[in-house]
Amino acid sequence: MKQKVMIALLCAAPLLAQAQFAKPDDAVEYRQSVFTVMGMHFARIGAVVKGERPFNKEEVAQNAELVATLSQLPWPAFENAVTNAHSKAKPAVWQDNAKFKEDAGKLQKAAAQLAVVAKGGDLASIKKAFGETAQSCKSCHDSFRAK
Ligand code: ASC
Repeated sequence: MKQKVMIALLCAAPLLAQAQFAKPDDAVEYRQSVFTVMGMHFARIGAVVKGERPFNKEEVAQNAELVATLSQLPWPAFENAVTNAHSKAKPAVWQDNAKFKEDAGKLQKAAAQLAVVAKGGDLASIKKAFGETAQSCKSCHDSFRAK
């Protein structure tokens, strides 16, 4: 019995992800909002990395933790080829969906690593992990985001 419930829940999980958005505009607004907030917290770390802002370990660690959490959120909002006139998503997001998902995974991995390193508080390691995360942003944008 327990096992049957588990299987039912596992089968329902992708449906739940789809059912989160009542209409395409909601999905696009959700994913764009997440990217905006993620970009802002990432940029605060970037300012430290570039020496434009003093290095405060707790602040960088908190921003990195937020980036890592936010990096997990946008992807269900791309399901079912949902888009609208405001979206910058290229058709490649759905035409080359395996690569898109791979790139999304790379960001999440890089951001998780940045969060771990930021907790450690070593600026040189933070700079390296920040650069790797930024590279994952850029390569996905090059393939999947319209200018
Ligand atoms: C940022 C930001 C991005 C990435 C990218 C890295 O701060 O908003 O999209 O870094 O520019 O190359």
